[in-house]
Amino acid sequence: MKTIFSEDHKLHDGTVELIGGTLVPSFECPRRAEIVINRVRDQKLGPVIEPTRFGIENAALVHAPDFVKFLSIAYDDWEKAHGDTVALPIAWPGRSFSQRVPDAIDGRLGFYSFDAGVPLVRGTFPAAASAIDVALTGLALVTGGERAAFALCRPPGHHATADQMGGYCYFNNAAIAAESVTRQGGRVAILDVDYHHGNGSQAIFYDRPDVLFVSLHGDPKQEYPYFLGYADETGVGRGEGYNLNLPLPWGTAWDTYGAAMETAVARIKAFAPDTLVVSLGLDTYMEDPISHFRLDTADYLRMGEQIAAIGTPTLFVFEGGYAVEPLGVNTVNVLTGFEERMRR
Ligand code: SP5
Ligand code: ZN
Repeated sequence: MKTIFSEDHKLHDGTVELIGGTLVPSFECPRRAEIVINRVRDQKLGPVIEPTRFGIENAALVHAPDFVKFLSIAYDDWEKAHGDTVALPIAWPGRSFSQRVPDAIDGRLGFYSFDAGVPLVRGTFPAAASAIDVALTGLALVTGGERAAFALCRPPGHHATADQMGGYCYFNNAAIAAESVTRQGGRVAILDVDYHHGNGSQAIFYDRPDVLFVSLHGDPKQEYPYFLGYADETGVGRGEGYNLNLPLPWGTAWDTYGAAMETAVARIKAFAPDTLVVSLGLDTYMEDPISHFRLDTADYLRMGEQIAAIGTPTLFVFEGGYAVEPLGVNTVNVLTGFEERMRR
């Protein structure tokens, strides 16, 4: 399959992250994408192509115009207020607060985010905009008749909601691709296998019967993003029944994970989408530094086979995964497992 990749991802380097009470180097770092593209090339997965320029206006497929505008100017406003440092939110509108948009950049940073895991540097906006092009270029291949494509997006996207960034995510690349399918009259399912619940994707499509969202993830009782991803969240209104969460406990290994994948696969097959978007996070790996599942490298081959068995044209969209050295092998294992199953 083809991989879509842009060097523009390097423009975003968050530099720091607050974790366990300490500022540490960002787990979500440029090296992640480099190690994956190197493995794609070494394994000869297929051609690596540059994205076509679809343009930032496509962010509006799922994002609020004021949020997109904010992200486009936030770093400049930050620099005027604080100088050329990394912009980090420090205050959020809690339950008892008004939902007014303040003027101060620190206030707007809090309004348009839901956590502190979204550092902004000068290159964050252009990198995030380029990741949208990467996803839409991959989607065009899949809707154009290819069996699958791999959109090597960075920064990731699945935590970003219509109007809030969070969890290393700014624009929701997978949701933008999925919404693009529906605008072309298609039926789309999102399968989210990142270790963390894809709260942004769920929220964006929660009332929609034309987009099925299925997610396997660390139980939010124990794990980020804590406030969404529970099994009883099944959709609302016309979207009732089109959201399936499969939360799994810390320590989950392939025996349990593979069985949950079978449940996910069965639900997606029953929905019978024209296009499948996979939010492909590899932070389920046993050595991931911020996660607590126990998948091993060979398990990703099985995961790819299961996804291929759905039998639907598939866009893989890169999300998380922070054990950097094994990340290339694990990612490409999903894609080669998929291709090997297709050949059988
Ligand atoms: C795209 C993606 O994978 N985003 C993940 C964002 C996670 N941010 C919060 C991480 C909290 C980790 N908990 C600390 C465990 C350290 N041993
Ligand atoms: Zn994740």
